[in-house]
Amino acid sequence: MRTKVVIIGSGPSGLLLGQLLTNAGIDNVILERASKAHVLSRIRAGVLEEGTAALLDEAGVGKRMRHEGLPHDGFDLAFDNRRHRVDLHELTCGKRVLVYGQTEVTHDLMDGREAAGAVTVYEAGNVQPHDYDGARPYVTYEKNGNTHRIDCDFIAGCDGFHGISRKSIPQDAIESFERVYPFGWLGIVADVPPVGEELIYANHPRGFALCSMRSTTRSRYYVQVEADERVEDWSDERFWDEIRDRLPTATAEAMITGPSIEKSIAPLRSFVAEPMRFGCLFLTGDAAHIVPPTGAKGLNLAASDVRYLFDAFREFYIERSSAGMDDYSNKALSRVWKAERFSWWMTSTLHRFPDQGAFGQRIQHAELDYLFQSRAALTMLAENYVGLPY
Ligand code: RFL
Ligand code: PHB
Repeated sequence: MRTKVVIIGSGPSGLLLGQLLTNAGIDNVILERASKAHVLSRIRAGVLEEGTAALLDEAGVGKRMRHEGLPHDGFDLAFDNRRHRVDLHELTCGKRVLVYGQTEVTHDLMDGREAAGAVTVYEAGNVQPHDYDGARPYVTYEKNGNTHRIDCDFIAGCDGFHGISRKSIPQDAIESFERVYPFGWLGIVADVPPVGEELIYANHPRGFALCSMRSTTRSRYYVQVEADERVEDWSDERFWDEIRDRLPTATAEAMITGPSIEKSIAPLRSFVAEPMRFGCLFLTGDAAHIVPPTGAKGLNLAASDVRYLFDAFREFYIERSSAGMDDYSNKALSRVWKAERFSWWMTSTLHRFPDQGAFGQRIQHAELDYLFQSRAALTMLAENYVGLPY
């Protein structure tokens, strides 16, 4: 089999790149290790930047998102038993974010791909990129006991942090930068109305908490927990008690609780691999970088990588220029590092750290206090949260 671009991974990066390529008449095949049902069962991001939403529109899959997504003009930061609003819309001259779950984005992209008749191989085992440093790259995989080979022009590594693409690059050709945080996020989903109309990020002596949502009837809540915490030790009741303890009294009293329909713990990490290209192999999204979720940037960074990579492929196939490809890594990394900085800053400002001590806590408090006394400081927060320009 032969195609132009083999895409490894059918998360948001792989599916979005595939949809844009297919619409532009550039053949591609997606190889995904997991089953379709498994990919659709993952509950992750919830906040889309305007640039991400516009790219989904451009890919022709934005209809349901525009109908069901919740536009948010701001969010709250809670500390000192009070909520303080960050008016994104006012601080950024009219920008906002869209609350629409990653699961729904994935669903819409899968439907779009199916309607376009493009090929996705689910449950593809032992996917291996080959000869991507030369002119004749190909990818092999196993399915139903047989080994298959796809020859291609390029390989897009969209296979997430634990994927094979980044690991295939020789160690001396790639440099990694990493910070692992000494805590995780315990998250639940429950079919109860969200406690606020907008998101609430809380800094509390007991640790960080976040009130998010998927719709006006479905809430997504998180609390900071120790890195080695086990989800089995968290009954729904314990979770609700803990999150209420970390919110301002009036907010805690207004919170409606109910049985969780999902509960899991995610570790927090910052990670960047440079460069994001090795020969004919291009890395996008979590395969190249990870941010802690506090800034809501992971999925949005995957989308901006796809924006740059799709433009580069289109330039190559339609204008016969490889300038976009040569520029891809530098262009993407410049945006990635700014989102890394912002996500690190949000994480550092809002969480309890085991070694921060009384001095660290006072500094954190001063930082939060300063934000709401300085329009310049709050504008820094707002313009990063809504997403820096592409
Ligand atoms: P994904 O989604 O991990 O998809 C990679 C796909 O590749 C497959 N795969 C392989 N396929 C073939 N062969 C192999 N060897 C393979 N190895 C892996 C996997 O099965 C999978 O299907 O990466 P992608 O597409 O780059 O997308 C990245 C986003 O998923 C991620 O950045 C976000 O979810 C991060 N994130 C958030 N991002 C936001 O922009 N806003 C948010 O509000 C937000 N909240 C979050 C988040 C991530 C979270 N967790 C669980 C890490 C909240 C949480 C709790
Ligand atoms: C979510 O809704 O899952 C969510 C929202 C904002 C974040 C992280 C996660 O910063």
